[in-house]
Amino acid sequence: MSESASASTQELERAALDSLAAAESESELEEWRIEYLGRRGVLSSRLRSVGALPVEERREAGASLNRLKNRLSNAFDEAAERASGSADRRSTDDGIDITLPGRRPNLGGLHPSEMMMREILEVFNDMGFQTVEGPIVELEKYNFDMLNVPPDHPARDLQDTLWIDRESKDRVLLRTQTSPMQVRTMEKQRPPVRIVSPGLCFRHEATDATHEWQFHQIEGLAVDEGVTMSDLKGTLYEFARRIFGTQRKIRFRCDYFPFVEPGVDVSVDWDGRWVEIMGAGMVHPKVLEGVGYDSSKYTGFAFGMGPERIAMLRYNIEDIRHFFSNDLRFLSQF
Ligand code: YSA
Repeated sequence: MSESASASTQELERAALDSLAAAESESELEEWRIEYLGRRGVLSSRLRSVGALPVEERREAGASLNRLKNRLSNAFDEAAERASGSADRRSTDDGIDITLPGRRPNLGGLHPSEMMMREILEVFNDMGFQTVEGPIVELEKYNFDMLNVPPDHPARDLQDTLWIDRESKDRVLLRTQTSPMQVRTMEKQRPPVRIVSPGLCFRHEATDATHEWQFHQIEGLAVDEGVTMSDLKGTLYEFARRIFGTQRKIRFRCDYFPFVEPGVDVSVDWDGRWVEIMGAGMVHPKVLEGVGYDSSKYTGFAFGMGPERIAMLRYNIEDIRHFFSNDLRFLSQF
């Protein structure tokens, strides 16, 4: 490159940097960028005019102008960054004190139903039961038929059902209990079986202090050779001891569920009043045969409990409707 061309590149750089140093606001910077680095700016027009130079000077002149363009682009980026930094600092002059400690975000916590379920599941996991989960939107055959509750069985009236699709072949519903997971598990697995299955259930209920239309249940199932009623009682006493302590009174009473024989309900003393927390029993031979188990070889027990009712007894909550009303005054106590 000729001496005069090199001198004029240096002058251009000096002039550009002086004018950049004088630009303070974002709009002044943008004007500078358009003047020097824009498509029709000084550098682009100098680069275009390189073609008019003698052939031997073109290469060096072009490279020198491109290096200058890079230096000016970097200088512009730095100036723009400085300008936005000082804008941030200015905003602190508008009343934000950046020296104050930050505000702690509200992290929330586990829902009391979830807390109770985790605690109950841990008790059963410790006794060798494996946790499995199943669908909330269920087929009629799993929720009722394969549990020995055919369509016209009066026991269906006790679980007034919310239907998703009543017309299709498979008839789809919101599960009314977690018991379908007994059948789904046994269909896939040969004995020995020991599972607990938590989840939401839905019934078309007239709500009151101990009944919601949406609630959780935890199902339990143990099937093997030689499982007896005393295994059922021993397991559930151990559960009650771990959840309520050794002093709380527990009551087993005969009850009827079509999928067990015999059946029981289990209640817990609440200041002199019995509150039912679960149904249970020895799995009915028809349910075992329905999934292909040999009922002369295998026996089992099953239970289904309501964690909200158990949390009520545990924490003295007088009304189950608090659980799903989303009132932070209630939820933040846990
Ligand atoms: C019975 C025998 C078995 O081998 C296995 C499971 C069962 C339980 C059966 N599937 C069942 O659902 N029985 S139940 O209607 O009595 O409900 C069991 C528990 O769920 C109740 O003890 C209660 O704790 C809870 N529950 C039932 N309906 C409820 C409810 N919790 C709140 N609101 C409701 N509407």
